[in-house]
Amino acid sequence: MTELQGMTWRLTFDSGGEIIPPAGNRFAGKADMNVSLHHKSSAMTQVLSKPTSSKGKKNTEYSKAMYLDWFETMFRIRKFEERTLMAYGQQKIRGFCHVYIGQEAIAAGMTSALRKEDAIATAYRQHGTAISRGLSTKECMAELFGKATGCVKGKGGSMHFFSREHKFFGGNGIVGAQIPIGTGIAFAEKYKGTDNLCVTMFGDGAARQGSTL
Ligand SMILES: Cc1ncc(C[n+]2csc(CCOP(=O)(O)OP(=O)(O)O)c2C)c(N)n1
Repeated sequence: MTELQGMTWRLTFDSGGEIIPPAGNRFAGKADMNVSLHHKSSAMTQVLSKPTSSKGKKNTEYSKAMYLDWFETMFRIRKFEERTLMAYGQQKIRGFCHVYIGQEAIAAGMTSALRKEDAIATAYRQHGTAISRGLSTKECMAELFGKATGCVKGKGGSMHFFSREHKFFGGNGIVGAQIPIGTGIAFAEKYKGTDNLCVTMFGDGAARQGSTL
């Protein structure tokens, strides 16, 4: 149990990831560990800036709520991936399966910096990115199991999560394929005159792909 601004959170570490967030939190009331994005201007993302230090370096401090929010996202992803690995070992999940363990902080930090209008295109190692973006763990796990209730009706599997609603444009199995897709989305936003972003993520393996260069 931890107290934050009069709200009580319950974090249960040994039960497979039961997290009961307080009312008002973006995860509140989501029994299936569903996540919904909060806007940049929400109190959770408020940055508390300290004055510049004597050495001229600007110190930035985040609120306790922000740290808890990051922790919760990372914890949620880690628990999901531990379950995924277990099911993969039991051959309940077939085909390719690339987990996001060790990269949770990237998804958590990125999500809090983006608005829900911003888009993401990424590679096949994407379960954590999708979860942080707002896809429910239920629909993601169903997708891994090839079920019709999965985020792409069980037809994509581990590498091809997608959600137009959450502006999550894959989940791409071809190394570097997400780069022209993300660039196209960004240009579309530019032509429409919005200030929306498209974050395009890729590993070092894609850094020398023709589409990148
Ligand atoms: C065009 C293409 N070439 C080769 C492959 C085979 N392949 C699958 S994963 C991978 C390595 C990619 O590394 P990186 O982009 O750094 O991602 P990581 O798995 O390390 O997260 C390769 C070469 C592929 N999927 N697509």
